[in-house]
Amino acid sequence: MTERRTLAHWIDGRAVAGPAALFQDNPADPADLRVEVPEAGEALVDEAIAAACNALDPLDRHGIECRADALAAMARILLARADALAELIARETGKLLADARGETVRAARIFDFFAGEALRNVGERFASTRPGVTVEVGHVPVGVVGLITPWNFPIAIPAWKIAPALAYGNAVVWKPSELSSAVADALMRILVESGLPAGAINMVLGGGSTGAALANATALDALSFTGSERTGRAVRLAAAANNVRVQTEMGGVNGLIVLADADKDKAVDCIVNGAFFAAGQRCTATSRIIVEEAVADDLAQRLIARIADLPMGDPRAPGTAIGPLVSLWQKEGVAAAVRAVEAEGLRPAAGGSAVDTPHAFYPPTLFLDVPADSALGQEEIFGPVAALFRVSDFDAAIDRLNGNRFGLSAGLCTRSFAHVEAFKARARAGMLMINQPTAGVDYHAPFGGRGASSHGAREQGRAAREFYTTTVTSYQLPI
Ligand code: UN1
Repeated sequence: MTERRTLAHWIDGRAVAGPAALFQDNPADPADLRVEVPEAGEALVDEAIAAACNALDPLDRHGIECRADALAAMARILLARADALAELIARETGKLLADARGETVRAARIFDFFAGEALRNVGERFASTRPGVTVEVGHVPVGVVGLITPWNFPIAIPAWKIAPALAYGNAVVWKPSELSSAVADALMRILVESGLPAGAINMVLGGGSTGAALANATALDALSFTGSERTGRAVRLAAAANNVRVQTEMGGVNGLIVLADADKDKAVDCIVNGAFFAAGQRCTATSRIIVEEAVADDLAQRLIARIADLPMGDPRAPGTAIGPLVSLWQKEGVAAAVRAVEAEGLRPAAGGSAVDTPHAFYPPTLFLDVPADSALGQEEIFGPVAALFRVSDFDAAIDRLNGNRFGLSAGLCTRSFAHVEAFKARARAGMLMINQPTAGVDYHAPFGGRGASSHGAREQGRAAREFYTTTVTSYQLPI
């Protein structure tokens, strides 16, 4: 029998129910789970912001050690519940169980990392140019922070926004994706248990209208968003109109260059991981494979063979490499993008619209010898679809790599030190992956891109302090 989960918002430490407005089914097996999500709308968003505002003083009185303890407690509870959380992530979003578990552990490590950072929010004191005067620089909470998070990393991305927000003394209103609200609810219960003042973290559920209500709220101090380029742009416009500090992490059409001297087995591993794992639903996924002519045929043959060997199926079964997309709607978007490429006259070397797949599954799809002027490789598809471009040499590869308005992650497979250095100097992306897949980042290192991929301060690691604090400079003359 189908399990039904009816969710509620969390405001001021209490569950607030509302009529179900949106539904998410297990994308691998719709008969298994149906999640019923209420829509918060403007009134509840305002209530949540007011609760967060009231929590700022108690958070301050709690002090940094209590906040650090609460963050460490969140990490401990997350680890203790990792198996159940991973199972829920797999059922609600279709993510492979092993990836879901890995993501949960990663979220726990993020809470631990920021438990430490809460105690390291130190300032500076130095002499003014004016004799006798002292300058002090400190980093204080921004205030009430709105967070809008996607479904593809339903626990890690919320963790890397919520943990620094709380570590530095802010109160949070969080709007998770309607496609991963059951996972969000499970995380929220852990946060509520950790001993922070009621209202320090609030969760409003719903779809675009609730997201828009939060993005347009005038009482927010800062807004952090991860999601599509189109929504990110709307979020920035709304924040700008209200003088709200904003950070948007959006898409990528990430390229991976394979030079003739690369280790071919490693290159194929990087491509298959980057392009097809997580069913291509990562903003750091590899969409463009840019290969030096001399090895293009060899690489294409190896890739086709590897793709044929990727088991697609139940995300909870060990051995599955490709799970479903998150929803039928997402599948339809990917299928439409592939049909448009096929209508250009390109034939897929693997996958494509001729392959019939059940529910929200879509086959790993590879297009070879894609012409430079093809629409493929310009826009993010957010599915298991990759395009292989042939180029004459390294310079042509860099030009092709940079010929895209996004710039999140970029990869290079080579054994040449000189080309690695040239790549680091010339690749226009925020994250450079050398002999590594374009996806897969550390939580203690800055995360973000260039161009249309990211706006505002970097996330993760110590870099997160810039967004989640306000720098205050004092000048002091003793009298
Ligand atoms: C990763 O590649 O490890 O939405 C993380 C995304 C990114 C996170 C990628 N914000 O896919």
